[in-house]
Amino acid sequence: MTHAWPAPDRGPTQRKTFCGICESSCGLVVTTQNGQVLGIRPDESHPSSKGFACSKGVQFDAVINDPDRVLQPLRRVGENRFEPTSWDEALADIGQRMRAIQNKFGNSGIGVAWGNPTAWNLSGASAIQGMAVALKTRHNYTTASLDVNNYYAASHMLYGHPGVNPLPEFDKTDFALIVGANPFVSHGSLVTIGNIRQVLMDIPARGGRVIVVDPRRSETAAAFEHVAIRPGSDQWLLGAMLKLILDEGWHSHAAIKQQTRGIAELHTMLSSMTLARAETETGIAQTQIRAMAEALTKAKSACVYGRCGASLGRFSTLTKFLLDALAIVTGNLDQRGGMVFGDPLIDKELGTFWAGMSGIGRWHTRVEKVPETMGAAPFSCLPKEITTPGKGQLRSLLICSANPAISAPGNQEMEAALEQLELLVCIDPYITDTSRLAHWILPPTLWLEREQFPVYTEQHAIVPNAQWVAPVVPPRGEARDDAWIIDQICRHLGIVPSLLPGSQLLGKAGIRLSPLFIADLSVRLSRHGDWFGLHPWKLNRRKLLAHEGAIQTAAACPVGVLDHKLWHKDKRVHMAHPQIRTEINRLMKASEEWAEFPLRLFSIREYRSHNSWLYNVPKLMSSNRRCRIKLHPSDASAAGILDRTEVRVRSPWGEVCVPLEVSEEIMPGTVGMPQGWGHKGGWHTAVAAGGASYNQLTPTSAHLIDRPSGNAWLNGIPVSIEKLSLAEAGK
Ligand SMILES: Nc1nc2c(c(=O)[nH]1)N[C@H]1C(S)=C(S)[C@@H](COP(=O)(O)OP(=O)(O)OC[C@H]3O[C@@H](n4cnc5c(=O)[nH]c(N)nc54)[C@H](O)[C@@H]3O)O[C@H]1N2
Ligand SMILES: Nc1nc2c(c(=O)[nH]1)N[C@H]1C(S)=C(S)[C@@H](COP(=O)(O)OP(=O)(O)OC[C@H]3O[C@@H](n4cnc5c(=O)[nH]c(N)nc54)[C@H](O)[C@@H]3O)O[C@H]1N2
Ligand code: SF4
Ligand SMILES: [Mo]
Repeated sequence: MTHAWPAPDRGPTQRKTFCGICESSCGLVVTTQNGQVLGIRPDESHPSSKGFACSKGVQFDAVINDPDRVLQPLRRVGENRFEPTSWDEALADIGQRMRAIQNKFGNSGIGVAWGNPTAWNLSGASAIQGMAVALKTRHNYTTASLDVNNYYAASHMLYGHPGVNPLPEFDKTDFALIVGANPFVSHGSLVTIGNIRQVLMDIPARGGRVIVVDPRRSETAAAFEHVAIRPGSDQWLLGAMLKLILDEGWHSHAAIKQQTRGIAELHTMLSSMTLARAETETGIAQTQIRAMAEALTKAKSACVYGRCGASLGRFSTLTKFLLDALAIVTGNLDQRGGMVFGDPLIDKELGTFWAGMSGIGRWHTRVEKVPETMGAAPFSCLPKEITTPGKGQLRSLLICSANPAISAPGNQEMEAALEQLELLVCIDPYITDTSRLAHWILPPTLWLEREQFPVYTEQHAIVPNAQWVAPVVPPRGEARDDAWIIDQICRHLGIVPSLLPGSQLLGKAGIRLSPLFIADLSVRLSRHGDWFGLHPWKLNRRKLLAHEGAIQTAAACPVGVLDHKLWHKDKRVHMAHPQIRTEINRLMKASEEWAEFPLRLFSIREYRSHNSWLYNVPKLMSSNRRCRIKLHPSDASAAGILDRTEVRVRSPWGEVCVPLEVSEEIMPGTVGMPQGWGHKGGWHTAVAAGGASYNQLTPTSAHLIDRPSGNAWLNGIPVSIEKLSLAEAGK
């Protein structure tokens, strides 16, 4: 589909779109003139965000027009030195080199890796994943393995499909238990709620309760009831709450009878998760754990929600399994004000099923034998797949919208491995910590410059709505859509980057179906679709593109739909899974192996950046924003360390030197560190801001990551802190 631009020199034009930075996907109104963005403001009429947007979304023009933005294909000619070339030259060289690797080592020598921004980029995500599928390579790495793989593994066990995701209906609940999430800053994840801060504030305002379990009195925790927890110990808290509820018979007998099987077995598995042990592991008093369990059972409706704090520990599948189990046994699954299911245009579960992605553990990685999750391998395994010789060794990698040299564990190991590749190609708007190591950097369009249909966040909206937007401004420079770039590379390899076998076949016959065309077909044949004119009042791509803003498609998410969401043949939620037993046994045996490292490190997200990017926008870096770790006053004085001094943080896997802020916000015995800092490369403001990368301290080994899902271990890392020597401090 081609997009018409207003003729030059017309007056300012306003276009409605949505923000492609975080999962809130806020509605925006963008004023443009002559292909330039004049201003961005929140869309008051958006059914989900209702006039809310944060400082990152409304300042995105600073990224579009960033002088450091890569606007032409760049060839690396030396360390941190690149020369601009044409697309023809870049694609010819990449094609020829990748083909040579393909001829010598087969398709299994080629891999792809993709990151967070693909979540808003349906065509890019389909193309990069489709490339892995077409190559039949197992070198397919996604940042889901630094984020949500534990959700997938737990859902696969409980509901029979990794993509089933019960959503907390915060706007209707009486009680919210939030474990390891900070929605006031993150704006929500795996649930899409515009202005989530206000939605949460409304819970106590209407007489409900919100409890936030977090090692830090985060922005969210400070607004509600805060329960401080030792990082990495959530499974003990949740296991003990669940055991207590079942011991005391506080559970909903009706829900268990109607919805589940295996509860007695699960109850037996929890026998060692006692209140006393939970208190020792978490630092939360038994009386408080009991009170939380009681409150959860007594609430008329309740949401049990966990996110990165509960997803990036060493036992994250167990943690997520227990979070869902708590909602289920208390009768809050598929109930109004509890955990509900979304009502999207496209059923992603069905889509991933047809694309062959709906399994876990169908194959294992070559070197460390870690199970795949939804067709992808964990980022933690990537370095060793490059550095370990043998059949299937990774030789050439295409990275699209990811910055694993910062965001994945073991940064030094990752960088060293990436440098060993025979060919590294990065599609990224910046010379980042990762792309600076690439042989080629290719310039992508950004979300305001491409057609977007938010399939991913649409799945998770608690106010069901649909939006499909045309580009708001034309691409700058030589930037091209990610999907186009990937397709061009695939043409050189003689493959069609598609997830669907049918469209691969058609592609080989010369008919290349674009992912957005396939998405339109899926929409048209969906419950909300126009069925090619049979339901003319319903939706399709053309209508949505023509519509200004989002369309609300239902008053609320449906309830009473569990049968349709369950993929287990017996239409029951499976509460006892052998892997959960294994995980509990593994947890019992995980003794404190790191006596030298008495503190526990956890990650902090900041309002004015997004993971490892947006640090190059001067306005978002104002007030001299710096990377500082947080340490409790009792730990600082025990170590004789003063506020604002630089310290060394050591873990068994690495060390960093960073300034310290003594803070009562965090619990004693822990260290809080912002993630995403410590930049290298050609984004000058980001590099000038300094700091150190959190993931220099995190491990990559398979025996240290979450076993069922391959999710990385990033929170609860054993560390120690020491003063710098006088000589070091004086440098
Ligand atoms: N401004 C901004 N917004 C973002 C992002 C960003 O970088 N900046 N990133 C986006 C992405 S990719 C995601 S996935 C989401 C994440 O969304 P959230 O998970 O809501 O965001 P975090 O800030 O990581 O919140 C995790 C919370 O868990 C706490 N925590 C850390 N370790 C533990 C632990 O072991 N146990 C418990 N109980 N708590 C712990 C932290 O103190 C923190 O408050 O945010 C998204 N939104
Ligand atoms: N210690 C620690 N580490 C973490 C986390 C944590 O909580 N603690 N969180 C983890 C989580 S939840 C996540 S999601 C990952 C994120 O991991 P990544 O996805 O690797 O990190 P991002 O910083 O989001 O990287 C985005 C990259 O894409 C580029 N980009 C932006 N827009 C586009 C586009 O439209 N096209 C292309 N081609 N490129 C684009 C940006 O310049 C940037 O380089 O980090 C994980 N790492
Ligand atoms: S909250 Fe997220 S989606 Fe909304 S404007 Fe900010 S970055 Fe964009
Ligand atoms: Mo994430």
